[in-house]
Amino acid sequence: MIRYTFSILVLSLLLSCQAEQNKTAHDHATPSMLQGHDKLIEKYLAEINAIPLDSASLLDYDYMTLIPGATFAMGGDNDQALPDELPKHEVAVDSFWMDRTEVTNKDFKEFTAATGYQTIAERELDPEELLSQLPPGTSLPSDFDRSPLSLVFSNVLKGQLANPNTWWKPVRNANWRQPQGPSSTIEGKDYYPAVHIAWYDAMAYCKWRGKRLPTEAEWEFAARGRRNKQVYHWGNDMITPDRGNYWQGEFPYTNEVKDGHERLAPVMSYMPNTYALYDIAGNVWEWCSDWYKYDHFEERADNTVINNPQGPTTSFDPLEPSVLKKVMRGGSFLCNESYCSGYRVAARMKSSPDTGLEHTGCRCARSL
Ligand SMILES: [Ca+2]
Ligand SMILES: [Ca+2]
Repeated sequence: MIRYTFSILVLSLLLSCQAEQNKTAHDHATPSMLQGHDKLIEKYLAEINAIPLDSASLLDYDYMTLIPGATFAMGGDNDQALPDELPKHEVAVDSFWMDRTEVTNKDFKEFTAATGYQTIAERELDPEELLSQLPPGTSLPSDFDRSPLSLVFSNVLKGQLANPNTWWKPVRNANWRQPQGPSSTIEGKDYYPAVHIAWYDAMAYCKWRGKRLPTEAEWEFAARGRRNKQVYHWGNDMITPDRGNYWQGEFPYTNEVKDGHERLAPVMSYMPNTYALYDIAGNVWEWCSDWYKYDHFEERADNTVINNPQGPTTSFDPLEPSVLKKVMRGGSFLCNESYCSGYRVAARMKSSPDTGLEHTGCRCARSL
């Protein structure tokens, strides 16, 4: 679960500013900040456009499932549904292919070895880029440390304040190659999901494979596995430790690890859904192509079936009005019933496209 994004986190760490929440967009998102976002988006998209296609991957359908298109009811199914999952509305998707697993370290190694691609979490911080997304007049200290960093989950001790500021720790040089920082490694973990993957990194990877990110509608349709109007991919029964990698116990204090994995699990460790898609509930959050807008489902709900929705053209999250965000789905090893239940097939999450964290990965789709 992320409610704190990279830019704002860096700002608060370096300048002791607190991220302000629950204000209106106009309080925070000034025109210059939006232009800063636009320039950044253009820069990263140009980089993705330049990624070559891997000709062998273009013909490779191993570990993909053909998802037959149909109409379904998109949106929340039970009283855990948050306002942004409602109302439920009719959506039609064309047939498409979906990866059966989250993108693994092995997959990502092949990509970076072939292209030299460096994930955003591996890159030095760019003060100019950072400031372009922050309120005008913000300055950085002269000794600003540019060395790369990413956010790693840290258990919170009982009695300590529990919020994203206390359970996410910025760790220098944490990235997909060393998910907990320089003391960690992915040696022997080829089949674990690649993490600290930002949306732009996911786009670049899928492009190289001749694939793309799924739309949010495709993701939810595939996740449901023909179980329309049910809460989880297995039905309506509560999650149990054999059904996915999630958090058992009191989050974020006590992880009872009844599912056998305290943090990441190798892909395909738990039962798949009826389309043979693994880890569609839990393990790592998975990026979708859509922008996130909290009231977008309300905008769609006019009783007509919407064909192949691509998401809104703009992003707005009232919790962080100045941050443009993309949608993520499926929950992670940090989700549990009391905190986020992100493994529900309709649960939505969002984060800025330049943010990758220890629980963030991806899975690709391909058009017919
Ligand atoms: Ca677990
Ligand atoms: Ca997942």
